[in-house]
Amino acid sequence: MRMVFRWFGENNDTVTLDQIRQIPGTEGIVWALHDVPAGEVWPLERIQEIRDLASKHGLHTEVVESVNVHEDIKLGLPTRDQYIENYIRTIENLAQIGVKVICYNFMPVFDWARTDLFKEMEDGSTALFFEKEKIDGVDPFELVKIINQNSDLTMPGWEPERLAHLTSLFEAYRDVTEEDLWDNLKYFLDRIVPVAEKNGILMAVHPDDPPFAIFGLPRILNDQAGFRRLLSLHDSPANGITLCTGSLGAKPSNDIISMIHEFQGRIPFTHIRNVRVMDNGDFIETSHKTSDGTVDISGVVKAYYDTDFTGYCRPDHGRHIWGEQCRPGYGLYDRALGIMYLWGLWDAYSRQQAQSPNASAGEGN
Ligand code: DNO
Ligand code: MN
Repeated sequence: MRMVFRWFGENNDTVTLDQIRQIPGTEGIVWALHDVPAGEVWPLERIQEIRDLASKHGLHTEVVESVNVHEDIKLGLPTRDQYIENYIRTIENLAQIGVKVICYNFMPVFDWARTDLFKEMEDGSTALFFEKEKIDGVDPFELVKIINQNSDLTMPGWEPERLAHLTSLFEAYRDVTEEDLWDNLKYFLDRIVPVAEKNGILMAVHPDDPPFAIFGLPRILNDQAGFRRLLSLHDSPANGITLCTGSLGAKPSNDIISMIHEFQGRIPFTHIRNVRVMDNGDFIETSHKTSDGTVDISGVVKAYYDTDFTGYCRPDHGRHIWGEQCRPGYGLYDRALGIMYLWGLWDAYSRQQAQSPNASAGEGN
């Protein structure tokens, strides 16, 4: 398991590279050019700048999250070919500086969605919260108004240029079914995967977050069957998964440990975080500790250990604790604590294995 940490850039993050460097066992940043609109080529010079900056701090830049997919690709419009061409050029540029994994997602219009970014918890910390009823009842066009009132928020997947076109995007998706989305994903992968293969890059799609349709928009990657189908679209390691335990964990029927076993070898990147799911479908993002949420984090780490996971791992969103003022979900403290919890579990499993050398992988499940 190779630990990395998401970093939004010098003028876009409260966490510094020096701080990241001091988190035990953390070897690289997970980064993106957040100001380049989806569909445009990432310029080589900008990419090299990040690589140079990170390496000055002893960190690598092998994992990118996300190269966003233009909506025209997801919609299957004729204009998609140009955007796919640009995506290919971005892959080639990233390969030049040694990028190994590109995380992306295939969610129409929205990346992750929450109803409260700073929900107060019993211990005084705050965390990202999703109140299902609030979203279920929302007319998408009402939502456009709400978002426009909060236009000072800049977050991944909620880029201003996307929000500006929300109304027309909702119109465009009106007749797009899940099967259409599968066709469009296949069309994209058919062109991207061979390029990734040639460039030594593994594509890793992130699950839908939350793991169900919202605002009437189709969503296809949120359970085991969906990911099985994704992998079968292209039977190549370059067509892989960013297995996010928090996103998948918000759907209680998902058996994440079984997914880790089934999809081993096709998970170049994992996000590990915990969520507590309520009976009514609401969920809140808790600390990584297994007993704090509904996701069996220690079982997850054991599954990775048992399947000899050598991919990249990052703690995903964290709570906001100790008064830290930071991007929602992306403070230093709770994510650093999460890393230490994950390493603690990992070391304990490896010690256990070392003490019983005859134990075969997977024993004791
Ligand atoms: C949620 C986060 C996501 C993720 C993107 C990847 O779990 O990890 O915001 O960064 O969906 O494209
Ligand atoms: Mn994630």
